[in-house]
Amino acid sequence: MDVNEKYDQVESWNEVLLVYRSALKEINTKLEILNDEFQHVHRYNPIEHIKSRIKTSESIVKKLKKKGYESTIGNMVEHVDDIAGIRIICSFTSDIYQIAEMLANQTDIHVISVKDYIKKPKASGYKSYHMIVSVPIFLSDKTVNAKVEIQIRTVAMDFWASLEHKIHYKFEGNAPESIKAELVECANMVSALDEKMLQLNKEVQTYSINQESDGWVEFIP
Ligand code: 0O2
Repeated sequence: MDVNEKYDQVESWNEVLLVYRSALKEINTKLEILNDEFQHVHRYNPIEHIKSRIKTSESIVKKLKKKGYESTIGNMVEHVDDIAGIRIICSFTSDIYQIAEMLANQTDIHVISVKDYIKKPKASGYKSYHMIVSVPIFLSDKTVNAKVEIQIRTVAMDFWASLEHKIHYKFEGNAPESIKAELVECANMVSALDEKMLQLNKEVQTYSINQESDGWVEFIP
C-alpha cells in the first residue's frame, strides 16, 4: 500500500495534522537522543538548537496553487513535502553531514530526496542541507507514513537565511539589485567564517585542555 492510499484512510484535515504533529515529535525525539549520545560519548553537542513548525493552511494552499493543483487534502499530502518542517542548527558544517547521515541510517526513516545547497548554493547565496524524509506513525488501528522536511544548517547560515527571508518578504521577492548583491557578498563571508571556525575547532581538538564547566548543565526533559 503506498503513502497516498494510507492517507486516504485519514478522513479529516485535523487527523492529517495530528499525523504531521506526531511526525515532528518523533524526529525531535530522535534528534534529542542523538544529541544526548553525542554529549555522552564525545562530550560535545552537535546541535545548537532545533525549531519545528507545521505550515499554515494559507501557505499550503498558496504552494498548491503555484504548482497548479486543486486544494484537496489528497493533493496537500501528495504534493506539499514541507507541511511538517524541522530546522536543525549546528555549530560546524561537518556536524550537518554527520546528523544527516545518522538520521538517514535509522531503519524507520526513509529518505525521499536530498538537496545540498551547501555544496551547490542557490543564486541568492542561500546555503542549507535539505532532506525530505518519511517516518511511520503508529495509530490505534493503522500505520501511516508522514513526510517531514528537515533543513540542517550552521548558526551563521541560519543568521543569513533569516535576514534574507525578511528582505525577500519586505520587497515581495523583488529586492533592489544592490541589496541582492550585498546578500551574496554576506553569504560568501558566512562561508568563509564557517570554514575558519571549522579549522579553528579542529586545531583546538588537537590540544588536551582542562575544560572548566561554567556550572550550567543542559537539561532535556
Ligand atoms: P517558507 O516560508 O520558509 O516555508 P518546494 O516548492 O518546497 O516543493 P523548492 O522551493 O524548490 O520546492 O524547495 P527548496 O528549494 O528545498 O526550498 C524549501 C525551503 O527552503 C523554503 O520554503 C525556504 O524555507 C528555504 N529556502 C529555499 N531557498 C531559500 C532562499 O533563497 N532564502 C531563504 N531565506 N530560504 C530559502 P518555502 O516554502 O519556500 O518558504
